[in-house]
Amino acid sequence: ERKCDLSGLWRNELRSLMEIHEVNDAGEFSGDYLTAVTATSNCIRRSPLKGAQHDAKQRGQPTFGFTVNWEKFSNSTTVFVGQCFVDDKGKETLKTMWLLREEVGSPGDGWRATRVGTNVFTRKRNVER
Ligand code: B9F
Repeated sequence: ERKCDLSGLWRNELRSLMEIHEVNDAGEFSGDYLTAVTATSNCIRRSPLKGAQHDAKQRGQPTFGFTVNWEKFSNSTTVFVGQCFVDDKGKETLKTMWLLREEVGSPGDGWRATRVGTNVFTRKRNVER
């Protein structure tokens, strides 16, 4: 069975794009996130991401997590956690959940600072590996 590797270009059901560079031996990776949706009228910009994947050498369907810093929009941050699944045809799917923390002015505004959701990513095109 083929093992799942996070590096490459992925697209989710919102049509957001994510490019993950090479995953190193420690499972760490970086990349860029291009969201197709934003709650403000800011134009869509690339945002950097950094994450860690569980040892893909041993596990065929590894768990992972990453953080996206929306520095071009605001001081908000999204974290994703998920697992990469490979079906019997070799098709990879990333099943994720995310939390988006918006910067608020004071602790009393914390009640409205967090959004939650799910995203499913599929590989947009294969890359050399
Ligand atoms: O809309 C977000 C934002 C941050 C500060 C002003 C606008 C940035 C984009 C978030 C994209 C989310 C979705 N895209 C995707 O692919 S991350 C999880 C979803 N998956 C207003 C204030 C805080 C949030 C909105 Fe804002």
